[in-house]
Amino acid sequence: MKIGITCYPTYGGSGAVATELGIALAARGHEVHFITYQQPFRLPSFLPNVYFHEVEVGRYPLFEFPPYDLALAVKMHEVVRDHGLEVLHCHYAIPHATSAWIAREMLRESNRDVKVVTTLHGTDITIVGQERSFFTITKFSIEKSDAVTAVSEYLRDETYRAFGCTGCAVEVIHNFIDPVLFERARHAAPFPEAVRDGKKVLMHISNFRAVKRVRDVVKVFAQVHKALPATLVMVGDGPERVEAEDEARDLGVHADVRFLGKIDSVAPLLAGADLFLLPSQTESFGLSALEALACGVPVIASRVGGLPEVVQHGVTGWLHPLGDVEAMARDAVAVLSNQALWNATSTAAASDARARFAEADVVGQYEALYRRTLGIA
Ligand code: GMT
Repeated sequence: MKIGITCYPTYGGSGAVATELGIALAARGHEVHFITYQQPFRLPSFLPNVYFHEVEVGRYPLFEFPPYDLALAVKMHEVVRDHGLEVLHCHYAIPHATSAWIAREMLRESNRDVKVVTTLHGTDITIVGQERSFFTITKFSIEKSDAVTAVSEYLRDETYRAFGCTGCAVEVIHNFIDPVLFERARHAAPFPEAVRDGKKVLMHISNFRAVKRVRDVVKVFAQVHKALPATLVMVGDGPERVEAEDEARDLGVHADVRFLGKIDSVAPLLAGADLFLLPSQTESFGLSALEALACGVPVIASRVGGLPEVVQHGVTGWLHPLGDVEAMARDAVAVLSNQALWNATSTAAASDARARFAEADVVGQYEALYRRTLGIA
């Protein structure tokens, strides 16, 4: 098949999933065209069957807000027409699904068609899409898509609840991991013992937006730090990074908190972690938690959104009510100070991630969806 993929190319779970999906589809012999404003961050510069089309937004003094969604629609229309794409797969509803709808309408003027598949990832439904200024266009774009998927059961149900969405069957296709890439033993320890200095490594990876509650990450760590030698590795960057730095200083643990900034390849880092913290306010899935589990890293997270579909409480990690840093710290100390418990949880995490979220299975589900949407067996 010839498939166009549009996503946010910068750091974030939806862009990571879209890019890994495109790479896996290309490896299965499909022709994949990424259409976005920048080369997606997880996309290597050259791969067979993979093409990148940059969306350029014309500037004009009158435009206080340059219309990216229109430039994207024009590029989608051009790429479908010139390369014979059959499917446009949009990751994150706004504005991608809307632009795809415009492109499809423009194609119909010349008796051509393309199927629009939209994958809902999270705040496109739970926050942004429900804002007054975006609600009706989000609902419209979902209903006009030829197929719609959500990355968790929670997100599917939230889509029905918030938008009603008459006539749109939202199919759940979970996010996935490459079992080979996230094999713990495959990576040399990124924190040699000289650097670790006998300390347990706690890790958090995100884009440091308010929903990630990075202050809670530091609060949990500070309690663990009182109980045992530990260091916190913060990977990523975003608006709340300064808050996290302030919290670490206020709690007197800043000397043991390392901010690494944005890093493209997280598997080698995760392979050196002892515990992953994700105390988010909302999380439709929690791809970073899944990647940690796949690397055999137990996860402590808040019991919100789709996280209970990813982390099995008491088996692969622990889930606690939003903001309950005491309970999170208690379980963190318990697992980090009990090697047998850590070993059992780590083994269960790595095997559950592979059993339920293996790339080959999930990519097969997307292929089957494209075929059904195109009406081919
Ligand atoms: O919806 C967002 O906040 C953006 C998006 C992203 O690009 O990071 O994150 C969402 O999609 C990820 C991939 O499907 C999920 O793993 C994240 O849980 C989800 N984020 C939220 O729901 C806050």
